[in-house]
Amino acid sequence: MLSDVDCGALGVVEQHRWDLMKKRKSVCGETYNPDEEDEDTEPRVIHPKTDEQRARLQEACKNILLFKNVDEEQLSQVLDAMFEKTVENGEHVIDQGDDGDNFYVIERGTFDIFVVINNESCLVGSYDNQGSFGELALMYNTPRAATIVATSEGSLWGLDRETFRRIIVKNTAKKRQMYESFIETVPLLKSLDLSERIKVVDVIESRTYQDGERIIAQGDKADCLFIVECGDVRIAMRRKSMVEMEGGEVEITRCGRGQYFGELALVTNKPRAASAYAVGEVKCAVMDVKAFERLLGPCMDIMKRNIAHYEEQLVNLFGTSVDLSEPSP
Ligand code: 1OR
Ligand code: 1OR
Repeated sequence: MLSDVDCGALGVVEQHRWDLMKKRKSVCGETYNPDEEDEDTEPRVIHPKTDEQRARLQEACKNILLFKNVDEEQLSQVLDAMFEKTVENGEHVIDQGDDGDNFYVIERGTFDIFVVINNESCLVGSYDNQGSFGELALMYNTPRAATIVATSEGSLWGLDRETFRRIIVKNTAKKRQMYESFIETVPLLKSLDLSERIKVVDVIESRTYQDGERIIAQGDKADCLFIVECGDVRIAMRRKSMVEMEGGEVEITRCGRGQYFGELALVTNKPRAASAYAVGEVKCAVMDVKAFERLLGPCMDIMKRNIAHYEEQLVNLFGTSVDLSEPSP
């Protein structure tokens, strides 16, 4: 898990994020033609592994988003190419400004993330025994954007730049093509420019839900935002003051293609204010909270305006003025 750490200048950190984003714009805007590189002419990288190592590697990689869109054969090539790297406490795995050589998946260990802001190295976050890092320099052809230092002894799985670009970046390009027209139609993302929208596509994951399946449960801790790709989502709420309805909940609204939900808890840092259910088969683009914070800053005004609108609706529907950020009953 990546956790934000205040380095005493969070405003500066935010500003730096934007500067970083602006700097990357030109590179990120470059189109990558997935058919341009002939994968069969590239030599394959293979690091032999024991069964035990392969099992550990598979476990470490199972939740890595960048690996989710690759097919079985490609994933097998990726796993073949990965190599184990043990690290000592205090070791610098990546130094900001360097060229990108490898992408890393964490098997175990804790790591701090430092970024130079106003000539000062600032602790901006950390990883705790899971996750991955080192993808930005390889994806956008930029120098390393942060320094990663081990804060315990640990073990990583590295993937070389060539294999990463041949398989992962190629897949990312396909994903961009696939989502290009959909993402253009999402009103929430209208205030983002093209390069920012591309970054959104790079971090989203598609999830499918069956009719009636609960997507969000009221009162749960929140970790992602949803944008409806197809189908309808029913938002339902229960309140203490409410006359018991069927299932103890009342439907408050529906979201269709292009609309988003699940932002409220991320913005307010509170539990989910309502539940969400699939009506028929539903597909959603899902973005985790870290990507939400990193990429959707420019959309915050729109979300906040809508949240103010929720408060008004709440009064109309339940006749009481309630703070949406109050803990759910
Ligand atoms: P990279 O290839 O640039 C450093 O090498 C890696 O650190 C980078 O890929 C990311 O995988 C990882 N800003 C930039 N890079 C970050 C950040 C980050 N966090 C992790 N990495 N910020 C922190 C966001 C919580 C923004 C700081 C201003
Ligand atoms: P969340 O993260 O709290 C539930 O998870 C989501 O339901 C919430 O974000 C919103 O995206 C979505 N009040 C509260 N949440 C709402 C509302 C809403 N509408 C959609 N959500 N309204 C007022 C309650 C009577 C809106 C009525 C139109």
